[in-house]
Amino acid sequence: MKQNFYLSKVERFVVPDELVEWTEAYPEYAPMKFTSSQILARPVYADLEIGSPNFKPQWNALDGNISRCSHEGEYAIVKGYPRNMHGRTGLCGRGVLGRWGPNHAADPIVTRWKMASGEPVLHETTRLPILQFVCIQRRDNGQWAIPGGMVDPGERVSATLMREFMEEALSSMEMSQEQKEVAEEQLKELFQGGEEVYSGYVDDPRNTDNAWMETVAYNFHELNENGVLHQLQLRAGDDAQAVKWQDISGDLDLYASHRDFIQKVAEKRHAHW
Ligand code: RP5
Ligand code: MG
Ligand code: MG
Repeated sequence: MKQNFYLSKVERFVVPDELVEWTEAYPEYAPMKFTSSQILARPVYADLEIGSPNFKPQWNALDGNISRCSHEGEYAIVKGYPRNMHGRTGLCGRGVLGRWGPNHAADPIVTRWKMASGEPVLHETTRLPILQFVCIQRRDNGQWAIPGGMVDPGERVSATLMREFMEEALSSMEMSQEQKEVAEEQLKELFQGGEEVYSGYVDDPRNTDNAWMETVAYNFHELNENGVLHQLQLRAGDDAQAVKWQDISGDLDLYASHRDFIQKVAEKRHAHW
């Protein structure tokens, strides 16, 4: 599998499953410290190094317009560094993530029923209706995923959900301002009726002991067979290299924890899994 270019150069300290928790003593644990040169060059979304005179982060708080709060409660600060609540990852520093501590994302799960001749298609063995979701292929590692992305400083999660869907699944970055407004107007109703399916930690390959991904996943379900989703042309854009309607089933192999989020949606909607 293609890996994130910067992370592929790094070797993680191998942590046996029973020693992942910080409460387990592991005196030999000596992970490499790594923050990619891309992050150290300070793109707008990246923090400064800990200890820099101009960096005074407010941990576990809203720090200006950057949320340093975890969805999962308070995280510890050990020797000045935020500590991953889900345990040892085999790597210190930020890796390829911009923020120390939680890096907040949002995941829009856009679904519809699979139809044939005006009727929902039932799965041949479970006899349950089949859901489909808008699935993208990530450019960084080639894995199929939900078209999610990072919450910008001060951005409302509801705005991130729609923006990322438009960027990755409709290629809005290649649209004119006018085309973008038309698409936004078309999607507005669907995106107002979202239901939260998950909020918390993501088991993302970029996570380190000091920086990790968290997300809020929402399901936007199109009931109308002739609704907006049937009018919009899917087109991969930004960090997506392909996009498709994917039938939902337990056979799916998706990026990070995305399979778990999709399973929640299938169960909630009594669909085939
Ligand atoms: C995952 O990374 C989240 O669930 C979200 O889908 C994604 C956000 O990162 P980018 O797509 O911006 O790389 O952990
Ligand atoms: Mg994106
Ligand atoms: Mg993305």
